Amino acid sequence: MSRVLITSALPYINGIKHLGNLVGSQLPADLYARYQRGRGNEVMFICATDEHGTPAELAAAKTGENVADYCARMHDVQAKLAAGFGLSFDHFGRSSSHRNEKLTQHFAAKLFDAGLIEEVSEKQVFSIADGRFLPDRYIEGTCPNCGYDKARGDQCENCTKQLDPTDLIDPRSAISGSTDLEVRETKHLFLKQSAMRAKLDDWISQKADWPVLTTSIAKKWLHDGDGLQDRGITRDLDWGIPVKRGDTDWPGMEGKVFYVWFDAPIEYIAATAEWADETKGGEAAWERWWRTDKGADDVRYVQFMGKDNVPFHTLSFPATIMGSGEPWKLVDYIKSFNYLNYDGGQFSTSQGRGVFMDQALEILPSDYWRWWLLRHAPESSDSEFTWEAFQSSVNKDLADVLGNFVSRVTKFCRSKFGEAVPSGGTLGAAETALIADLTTRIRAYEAHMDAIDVRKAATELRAIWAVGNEYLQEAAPWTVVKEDPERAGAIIRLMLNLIRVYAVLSAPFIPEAAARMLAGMNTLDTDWPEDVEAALSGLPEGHAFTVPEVLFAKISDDERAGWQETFAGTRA
Ligand code: B3M
Ligand code: ZN
Repeated sequence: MSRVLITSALPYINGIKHLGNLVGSQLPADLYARYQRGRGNEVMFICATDEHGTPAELAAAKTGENVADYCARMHDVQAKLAAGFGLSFDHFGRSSSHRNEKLTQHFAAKLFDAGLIEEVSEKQVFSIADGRFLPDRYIEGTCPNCGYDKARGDQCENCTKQLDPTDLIDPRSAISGSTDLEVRETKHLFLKQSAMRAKLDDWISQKADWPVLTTSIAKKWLHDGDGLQDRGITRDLDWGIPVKRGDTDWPGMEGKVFYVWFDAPIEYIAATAEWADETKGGEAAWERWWRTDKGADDVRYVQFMGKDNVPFHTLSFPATIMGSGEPWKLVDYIKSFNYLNYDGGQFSTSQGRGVFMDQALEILPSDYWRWWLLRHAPESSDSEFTWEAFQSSVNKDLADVLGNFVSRVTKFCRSKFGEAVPSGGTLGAAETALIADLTTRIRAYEAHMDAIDVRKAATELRAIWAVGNEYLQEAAPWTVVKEDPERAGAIIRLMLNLIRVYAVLSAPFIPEAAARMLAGMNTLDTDWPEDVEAALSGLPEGHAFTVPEVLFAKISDDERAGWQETFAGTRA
């Protein structure tokens, strides 16, 4: 049994995620976690909400809530939606947890001791009325380029020009509207990533087996232009982790917090500690996943994320971990994804364009979405969600191929033999060939899942379903039963067993349907078909079962057209 640590990029707290976000990290991470558990490995699957930073403050300001209350509420919303999609996290934590605060301050102290943190003086806009320094996007004014009067200090939304706050004409605070602003000198901490460039370069160079998408982004940041830049890791915000060196105050850093991208990845570790707190496992329980001096040496650590998050995971977070000089577990494999587009454009959270997790679950059960999204995961390039493609995949793959197979086998058995596994009869050459074919395909499926080739795995799984259908069509037990009922019984016995095997193989993709198939087969046996022939005789003769309810309903043209219209615009 091996041990696999799996983390999904942490969804920002500021709103409900869309299907593009979902397929870019949490969903494929869940697929992999379920598969690894299915193979009998010990899995720790971690995710959390990413709660700090300006976006959280702005979102809370919009709803009029205090930011801590807003985050607590939105964490629950996201946790419920994750559960609705069957995301099987061992822990869904919060980056605002006490554990993360302590651990982030700990890392800062270690990096400081190692000489990897520099204090830099900067000039920044201070709002006298608000009594605080303003982050760039908290300053509004008139765009010098196009005259738009609500341009932000970092960018003009109207003409997209990148701006400096000092470029704005008539600048004012976005918090209070006050124009009583002045430029003041303030200190910030910088992580000296440049000092770790060679070490990081070396490390990345050893990752020949990583997806090109991952390594190409990392190498670009290491080698392009001036190479890896030092990174500001503090901000002038109220909401965040106070800047301290361990438990010690940091002179000059009063009232400042760590930059959200500094503390967010540390939450992977902290969330595992939160899990240990909750399950009362003590320090050793989480340290054996994260400390190479405490057993994490034999852990395989796999991260999942969208491509925009790759630089932080290939460079910044490893710099934090390596720079600490402590024996923390480094990632072994980074699976990254391109973008999923929506019907001729992009999914957009700010514009409310596309289908969001809550809306999806209101329309159809999670398995329908899981299957489509994973089968079309944007691996080698961006991919696109269209309602036509969705309808076709659901109707063909799920309803026609898998659903129909289960329904035909169980209903035929019920009508001819009753709701119990038929006895007697012998199998012949056709069945030997079927088992050989299934064995080859199941081994191929495992290879794709091991390599986290999501689309290839989905294609192979569908082929495995189709093989059963084809065999059934040829074996034609409905004809055989007239001449040789025992032989027809043997065929159906094999097929009922195949339903159980399908459930086990399909569970990572469609866990709900898989559970219903197993319940129908009246079995708790979820053993992986290492030996396909043996797995196909698991359900004994005479074993009672029930015909499951329709596994997947087809999507009608009217339904499809209706949703197409409902989701054509943007969400309020
Ligand atoms: N919250 C960015 C995002 O949602 C960020 C990921 C953090 S992973 C440590 O795309
Ligand atoms: Zn402009």
